[in-house]
Order: sequence, then structure tokens, then C-alpha cells
Amino acid sequence: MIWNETIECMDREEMRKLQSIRLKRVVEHVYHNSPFYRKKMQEMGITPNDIQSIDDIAKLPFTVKQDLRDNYPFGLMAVPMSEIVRLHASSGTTGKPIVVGYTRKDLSVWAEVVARCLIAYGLTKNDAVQVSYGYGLFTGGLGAHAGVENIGGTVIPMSSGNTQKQIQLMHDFGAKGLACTPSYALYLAETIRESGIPLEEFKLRVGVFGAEPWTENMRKELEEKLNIKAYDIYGLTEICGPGVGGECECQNGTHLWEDHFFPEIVDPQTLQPVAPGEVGELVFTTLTKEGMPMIRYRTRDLTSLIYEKCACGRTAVRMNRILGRSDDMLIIRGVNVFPSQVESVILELSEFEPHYLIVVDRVNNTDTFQIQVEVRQEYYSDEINKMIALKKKIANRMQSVIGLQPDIKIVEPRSIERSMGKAKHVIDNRKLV
Ligand code: ADP
Ligand code: K
Ligand code: ZN
Repeated sequence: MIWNETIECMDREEMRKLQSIRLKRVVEHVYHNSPFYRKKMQEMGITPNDIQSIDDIAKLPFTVKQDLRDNYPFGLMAVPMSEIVRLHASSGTTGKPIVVGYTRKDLSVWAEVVARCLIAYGLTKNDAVQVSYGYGLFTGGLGAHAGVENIGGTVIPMSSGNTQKQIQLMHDFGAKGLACTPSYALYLAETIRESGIPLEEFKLRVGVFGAEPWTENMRKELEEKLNIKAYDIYGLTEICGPGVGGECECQNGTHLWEDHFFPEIVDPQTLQPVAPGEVGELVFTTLTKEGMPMIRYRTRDLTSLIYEKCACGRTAVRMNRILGRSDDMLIIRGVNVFPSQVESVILELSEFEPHYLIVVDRVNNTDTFQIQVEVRQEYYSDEINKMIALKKKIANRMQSVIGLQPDIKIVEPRSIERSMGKAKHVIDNRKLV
């Protein structure tokens, strides 16, 4: 099933024409209604006349997260506040939150793109979907909620937390879909197992998972543990929230809804476009947003794009899995390490639980690199030799994948904190110095 076939399967040339028309329109809009963008364009010596097609996008200035902080709270709104009907905010890790405002039309576009995702996952108006993303300033809950309503499904607006009750209602209400972070899904799976309710009694079939990076191995884990198909949904507050893109039944890339959000991949150092298919930083221009349009917004997410038509019939460009955010990349003894690489290794080894914590510090001017993992009950042993062999096994595998030997610390089962939202996988004590 395809929600909006005309758009999702549009001939690529036609799509570029549509994008060109929309880009011209949004550039006119920000030039006239946003002092911030007008100033930026004037500094570069360009006017809306310089933008005649989507190919001219590279003439436009980039926008970064700091611009949102500098203009906190409403400096980037391109319409009067009377037109803004909703605010969301993301805390990020440091500094002031970033704030995003939506007009009524922006909200309907958001509900449209989430609907495209849900239909692609095989959900319909006959299905109940439990939304266990947090409701509030975070975009996850209300974003997924609007999408489910839009396809006519039955929303179960759980929000996150209260894990026992989540399980009970998922069971009693016969939820077919579950929308939450992959880490919360893992926690829910663990809780279901402990509840003693047989998995067969649940109607769950579809996972709507996103808001944090996750790996193919995590997908396998979740699909097995919950007996579902686990699909990726991608998004970020600055662009709208979840639903900027979603996977289809082929599960071979996340389709980006490029009639609304135009993606580019640039080299994060030179800011030049990378060769097609190469990895770089994902940049979005919102083509239809009214409230707070983003021009060439640098997401800091690292990925690559696939332009070939997908086996599902959709022509919408696909994005490969997000490797991580450039800000999440750790540099340990000069080696670049992504938490997703660590996750991938841990999930590949059946002896370990899929939970981990990376602790980095600096001792005597040298970086220390520790990974805390839980051994599965069946593999846990009092024999020191067995535990040492397990540590060696995982450390060697890490060495070959990352190129760096971590210190492995085996911790008690269930001692690594479970997450109800975005999991925190890294403690970098070097940043405190
Ligand atoms: P915050 O910046 O506070 O985390 P957001 O909720 O806006 O707030 O987070 C958006 C970011 O979350 C994205 O830029 C990306 O790094 C990550 N993200 C969201 N969805 C996915 C996904 N499906 N896969 C990988 N990363 C994702
Ligand atoms: K208003
Ligand atoms: Zn597809």
C-alpha cells in the first residue's frame, strides 16, 4: 500500500520540477519574511532571482544549530506568532533548547509524511498503534500520534514510562503497531518476557522505531524478541520531527519525503557535495514549511543516499542507516569510534545482552576506553577463566571492527540503565576537564 502514490512514485524529472517550483517559493518567503535569512543572503550577494531551479540550491547559505540557539526563542519564525499554532523544542545536550514553530499547514504536512511511513509499514485504519514516544515538547509522541489519526488507525496515546501498564494495555487493546525508540522497544521486550504473558497473546506486528541511531543487528534482535517487523522512522525537530523519512516493506533504506524536505549530502569539512552514494553530512531544505523554514540545515547526521528506484515501486530517494551524528563520534587515541559500531559487535555475539555503556576518560594523558556489557544469564559463570575468555572474545572483535582494543567490564545482569526514550550509551569524562 502507498499513501500518496502520485508523489511517492513520481518520475524523478517531475520531482525535480516540483522541487524547483517549491524552492523558489520558499526562498521568496524567507527573503521577505525572515530578517535572519535575508541578511544571510545579502551577505552572500544573492537575491531570490538567483534561485531559478533546484540546481541553484548550492548558492544558498547553510544553517546550523547554533543559528537556532542564537535566535532563541522565536527569531527564526517567518510568520507572525498569530499564525503559529504549535511549538516544540529539543533540549539537545548543551546550552539553550532549540524551538520550532508550526503553522496549521505545517502540522498537516507533518501528519501527511508520517502517514506515508505508517502505510509503508503495512499499518491501516483497522489497526491500533501504541504511541510510546514521549508526548510533550519532544516531537516523537505528538508526531506519531497525528500520523496514526491521519490514516484512520486507532491511537493508543501511552507516551513513555509506566512500563508495566504499557505491556498490559498493548496486550488488552491488541496493538498491532508500537511506536517508540528502539531502546525502549528493547526494554518493553524484556518486560514482556518477565511478565510471563506468552508473546502469542500479543497482536504486535509492526515496530515504528526511530529518534536515535540503531543498527541492523538491533533490528534483528527486536524482530526476534517481539516477533514483529521493525521499521525505521527518521526525523529531527528542526525539520518537523519523526516522518522526514521512513522505510518501506523492502527494509533497504529509508525513503525521504523529498517533495517537502530536500536532502543533500556534503563533506562536513569542505561543505562541498560528495560524489553520489558517498557518505557525508545530511543537509535539508524544507520546501513547504511556513512557520520556520530551514534553508540548507546541517543535521550533523552522517549517511549516504540511494537514488535508484526501490523494489517497492517508490522513486523517493532512500537514505542508508545513519552512522551516527558527527557530534556523537568519539575520538579515542586518535581513532574515530561511533557508538553504532560498538552496538553492532555486541549484538552480533549471542553471549551478551544488547545493552552497553561506553566510558571514556583521560588518565596520564592517555585516553581510556571501557565498554560495560552484561553477559546473558546462560553464559554467566563463576569460573574466572570462562569470563576472561568471553572478555577476550568481545575485545578482539571490537579491535577488528573499530581498530582499537577496549577494556571490557562485565557487569551484573540488568545493571546497565534501561531507557524509555533515547538511550545514553556514552559517558565521556574527558569533556569535564
Ligand atoms: P535532540 O537533538 O535533542 O536529540 P531530536 O529529537 O530532534 O532532538 O533528534 C533528532 C536526531 O535524532 C537526528 O538528527 C538523528 O541524529 C537522530 N535520529 C532520529 N531518528 C533517527 C533514526 N531513525 N536513525 C538514526 N538516528 C535518528
Ligand atoms: K497562534
Ligand atoms: Zn521502497
